[in-house]
Amino acid sequence: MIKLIARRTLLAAALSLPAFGALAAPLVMGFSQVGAESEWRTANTASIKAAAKEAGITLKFADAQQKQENQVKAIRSFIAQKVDVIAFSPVVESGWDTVLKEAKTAGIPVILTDRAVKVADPSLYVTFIGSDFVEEGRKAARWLLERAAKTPGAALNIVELQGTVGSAPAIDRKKGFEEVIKTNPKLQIIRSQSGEFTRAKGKEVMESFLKQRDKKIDVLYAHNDDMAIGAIQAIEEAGLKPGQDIVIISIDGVRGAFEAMKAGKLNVTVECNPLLGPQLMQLAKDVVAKKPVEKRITVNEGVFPAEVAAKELPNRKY
Ligand code: GYE
Repeated sequence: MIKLIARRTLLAAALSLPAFGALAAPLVMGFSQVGAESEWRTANTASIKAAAKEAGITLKFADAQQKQENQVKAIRSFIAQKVDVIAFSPVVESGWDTVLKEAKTAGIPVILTDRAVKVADPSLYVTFIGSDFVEEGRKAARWLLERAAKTPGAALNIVELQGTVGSAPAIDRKKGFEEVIKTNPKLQIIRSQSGEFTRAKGKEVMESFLKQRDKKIDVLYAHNDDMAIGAIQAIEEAGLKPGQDIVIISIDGVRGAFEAMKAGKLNVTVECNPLLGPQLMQLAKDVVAKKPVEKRITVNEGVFPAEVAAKELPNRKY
């Protein structure tokens, strides 16, 4: 009798777990990454791969080498493979409507990671996890405003190295920065060009800025640390002192930036956290389980001036 009851209880327990089979099969995520253009990106990829492993999620990872067409191809292949969830960091903001509609029709939820998209129908993605790039631009400008206030006098000529043309961080970091510097007419952007978020291009564009000798350059605002690091090299090769002759502000807060600050060659970096992996995996599980999630999830970040670089460097995780 007791045995029978025990057996029935077990059976009932097993039956009351309808999702048992589904839970046992590992969740499959297709992830389309922008590329490997910066230290930030490398840290982001490592975080996603490690977190997927940790969460028991099977990750199909595709590197788009900074090309939207490669991302569209990858997303289509994830749809064909019937993955459980698609996540991607869109290289540019626009041009996603068609492929995202295809994912929606196939019933596969999409999570935007790191960068946003501009689509007519926001239901084409479930949620977006990433930094507030406009705010990062404002933070960079606020630091400069404070510095300018301490050194009254002549105008400050700024050159700007923009990120990838059409990408959310390039558009937003420009917007936030301009919004704040407008409040002080002394601060003027005299040249602005894309350095594609890479060291090599950052160096090349800075060289061309330096060659145009019509106006003195006082400040460099780079949309990421890698371009600033490339530009530092160009500035040194031109016989100038980066961090002194030209004040340098950048964004990301990668290890290379802290090292440059320690060496006195970079003045400040605004943090942008690439370690999104663990939050993304949790989000993927919730989305697949149809739990309600926020449409916009932001990340908390700080500002690190050169004065704190030596103390902070050992604490940096990317
Ligand atoms: O700042 C830059 C990278 O989208 C936030 O992309 C990211 C940006 C990051 O290449 O270094």
